[in-house]
Amino acid sequence: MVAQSRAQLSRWPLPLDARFLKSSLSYTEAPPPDKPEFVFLGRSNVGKSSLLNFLTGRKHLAHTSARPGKTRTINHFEVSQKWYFTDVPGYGYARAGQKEREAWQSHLNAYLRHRPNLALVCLLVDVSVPWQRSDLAVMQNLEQSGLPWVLIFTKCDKLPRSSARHIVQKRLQELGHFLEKVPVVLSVSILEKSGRETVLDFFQQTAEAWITGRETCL
Ligand SMILES: Nc1nc2c(ncn2[C@@H]2O[C@H](COP(=O)(O)OP(=O)(O)OP(=O)(O)O)[C@@H](O)[C@H]2O)c(=O)[nH]1
Ligand SMILES: [Mg+2]
Repeated sequence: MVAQSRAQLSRWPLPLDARFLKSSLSYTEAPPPDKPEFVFLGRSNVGKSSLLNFLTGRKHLAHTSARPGKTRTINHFEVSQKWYFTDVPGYGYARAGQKEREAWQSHLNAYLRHRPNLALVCLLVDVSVPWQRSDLAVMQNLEQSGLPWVLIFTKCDKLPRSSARHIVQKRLQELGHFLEKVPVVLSVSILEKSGRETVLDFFQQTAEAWITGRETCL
């Protein structure tokens, strides 16, 4: 029997058909809201652009950097001709001035409020960094907004294998003090190449629910 490679066995072939569409400064410039959209939100340097590349299997699709503050616009990518993946600037970028940070925050808030085709907001949090005030505030806002959202722990390779499960459980317990309902949680590591299929499966289910919901409303 011919041995099959991991990529051949995958439900999600590598790479996915994906292309950069455009950069925008505001929701008014975004592409038409005609497909379910997945937005990657999170603190600067948490790994948003890297996750987008990892999921699509295209290393250089979104620009990444070891230094925070790399992504400065709202960037739309079309994936498999059926989804939008949207990479946005991180919040909490310390080297940006207070005014710039506030301006970005209001652009992002407006984006989340006015974009009608958001199937899922993915809030990325570095699993090795304790809860930050900014993350908690964003999660509380998401909860109040009624938008569908999920928490994605990034950089899971940074945790010792023996205690990873315990650490994640403890962090979720802590979250219970701030949120009414603990969200769905997914975990990824780009270094260990883990979590890709689970995230894409979840996106697939979410997109199907989004399409069904939209058809029901028509
Ligand atoms: N160890 C580890 N490092 C990662 C992982 N994912 C991303 N990184 C690193 O984290 C750094 C930041 O990654 P980016 O994807 O540019 O982060 P970002 O959230 O897009 O950052 P901004 O655009 O500044 O908001 C890079 O050096 C990546 O190589 C991971 O799973 N494990
Ligand atoms: Mg980025």
